Amino acid sequence: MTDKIKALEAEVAAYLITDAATREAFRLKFLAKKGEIMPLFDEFKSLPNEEKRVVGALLNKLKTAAEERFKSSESLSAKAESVDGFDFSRPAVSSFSGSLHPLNQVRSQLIDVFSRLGFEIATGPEIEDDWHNFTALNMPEDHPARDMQDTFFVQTDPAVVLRTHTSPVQIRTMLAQQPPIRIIAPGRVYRCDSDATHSPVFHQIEGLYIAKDVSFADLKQVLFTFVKEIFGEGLGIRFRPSFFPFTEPSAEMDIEWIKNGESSWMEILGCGMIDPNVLRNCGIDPEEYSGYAFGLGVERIAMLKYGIRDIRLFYENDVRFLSQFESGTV
Ligand code: FA5
Repeated sequence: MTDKIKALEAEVAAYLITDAATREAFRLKFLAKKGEIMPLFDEFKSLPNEEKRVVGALLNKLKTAAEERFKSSESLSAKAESVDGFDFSRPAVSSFSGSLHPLNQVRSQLIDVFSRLGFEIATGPEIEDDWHNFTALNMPEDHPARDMQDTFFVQTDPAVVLRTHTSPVQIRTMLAQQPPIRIIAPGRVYRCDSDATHSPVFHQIEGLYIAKDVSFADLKQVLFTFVKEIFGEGLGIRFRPSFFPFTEPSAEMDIEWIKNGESSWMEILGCGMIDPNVLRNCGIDPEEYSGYAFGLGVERIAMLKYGIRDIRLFYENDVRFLSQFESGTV
């Protein structure tokens, strides 16, 4: 009988009372007349007198423990039943915490890197005029270079464009302040363009530095630093000679990535030394000042960083895709 009492004592201690129902089950099992404990008192009566003292003490201890367990859960059960049947003892529903979109995470990282290099943030309108988006950037009307950027014009007013790049912010900044100028301009841009690596709405970050004696070597140093900060060491990088009407010389920078199991290159930015005509258009003397500019694609950098093959995944808002980037919480 002693063993049975000890086993019941352990059971009472381990019994999980979580709500009114389990509390009632506890009462029936241990405290009811026909439960597990009360009948032991009948058995107790037939024990020899010499055992009665020890077993009696154990039995009383067991009964008290069960009663205390039951009593201590009273408030839980009372509360649960008192407020409109709401069960306070139910496990909580885990809360959902949002996270930054992967493009915003990469954008913030890029802004952080360039801020540490001394660049300040500048902004400009997404609905631009033809002059800031093209003409001031050395692309007069009918210049074939305009064809490189498939433009959304506004039908009722051909002088209005959805900006095709962030380069018009260069013009707005140069018109508003004198050198030295060191800015980045993050923002949305629009082109009539769509496939796995091109989106009609995408994001660029423009960089502009104008001072005395700025050289192409300064530009390369800043771009190498940004690649190292974002991707780490050891990544394949190449500069290709290119053409932009607003820079001379011009280049494009590609980063190595694996496409269909084979090493390939992805273009991430265009850059170059500011063309003297552009400086003149903004009232800056090209004999006194020189500068560089670059325009990088945020989506392309995010694709390389996370190994994403199709740019359209960024805009579909599929939670299965987005939840993979939860580390960058809000
Ligand atoms: C330009 O837009 C120039 N304004 C960049 C520049 C700035 C050159 C300053 C010189 C000086 P480009 O069209 O190559 O250049 O675009 C720049 C980057 O934007 C590309 O390298 C690419 O990363 C990204 N990009 C271009 N088109 C798309 C698109 N449709 N979808 C996603 N990313 C794009």
